Amino acid sequence: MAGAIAGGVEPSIDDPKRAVSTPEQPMPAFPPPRRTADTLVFVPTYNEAGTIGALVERVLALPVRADVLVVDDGSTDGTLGVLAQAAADPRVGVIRRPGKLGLGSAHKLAWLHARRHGYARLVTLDADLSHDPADIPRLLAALDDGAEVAIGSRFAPGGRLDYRGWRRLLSRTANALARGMLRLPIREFTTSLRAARLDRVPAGLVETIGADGYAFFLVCVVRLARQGLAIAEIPIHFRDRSHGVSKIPRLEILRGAKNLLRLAANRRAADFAPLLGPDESRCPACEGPYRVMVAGSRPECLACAGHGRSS
Ligand SMILES: Nc1nc2c(ncn2[C@@H]2O[C@H](COP(=O)(O)OP(=O)(O)O)[C@@H](O)[C@H]2O)c(=O)[nH]1
Ligand SMILES: [Mg+2]
Repeated sequence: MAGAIAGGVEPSIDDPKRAVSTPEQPMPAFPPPRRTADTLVFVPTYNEAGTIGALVERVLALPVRADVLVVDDGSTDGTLGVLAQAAADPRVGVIRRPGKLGLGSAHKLAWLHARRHGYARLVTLDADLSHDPADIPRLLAALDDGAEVAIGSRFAPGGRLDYRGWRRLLSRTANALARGMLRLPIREFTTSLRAARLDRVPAGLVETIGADGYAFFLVCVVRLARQGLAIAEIPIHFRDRSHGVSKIPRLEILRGAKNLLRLAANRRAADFAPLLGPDESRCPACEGPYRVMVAGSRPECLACAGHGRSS
């Protein structure tokens, strides 16, 4: 629905929260996503027209019965047109949010959506083909073998990272620092390629995380580990994106560092609010069932952040 799109300002990449954009193209309306399988594969998009079509095709061609959920945050590069075609397949659902509400926020919405629809397993990955959909069966096999969470890891033995220069240094340093400072036996804290058994992760643990940007991945994996869940790291080959540009705002690096210090200073398991009941979770602005108590105290709609209708 285009009703929530107001103003004419391209959202600042350094201030993704609450920004509302005006896409340049007519907006397709997407029907509410429906469940046709027990596994949900989630992909967030912000201007990924060059890769999202191929990515969805590759996921659907895997020897795994899965639905695909895409949460798009106001792409203006033709991503929505590609998604409209992909969504002709009943296994593909799209939730279009009214602006760039953040990558972590999109992941929280996917977790909540997966729970609300009764999925058994959730897989998450990026849209830019840095993560290879062909790795998904290996992550799911780790869950079948007893892991409660599986992480596609660039830093586990056998893993590979194609970044060069400062991004390579940043990734390696951030993950080594996290491992040392948090004293957790994990090598990969910052990537989104993950799979989880939803019945083993307490409802609300992930959905109420206070970080809406890239720091979400660090906080999420630390919460999962401190909950005592069995985490398997599966080595993967991470490729640099071949289309489009990175959306990581520089500010996010500072946010990540702040969260790392906070998590290192307090090693207790996360204190989190349970999910809201059906009435309270309904958003007065967009009417979707996606309101949660973020960070224990703030009711927030993960679908519209109070801006109104998403589709
Ligand atoms: N829905 C949504 N997706 C986002 C947002 N920011 C980034 N993404 C998506 O998140 C994934 C990772 O972003 P990317 O720019 O590749 O980050 P990088 O790999 O760390 O450089 C891609 O699929 C992006 O399209 C956002 O604010 N909202
Ligand atoms: Mg990327």
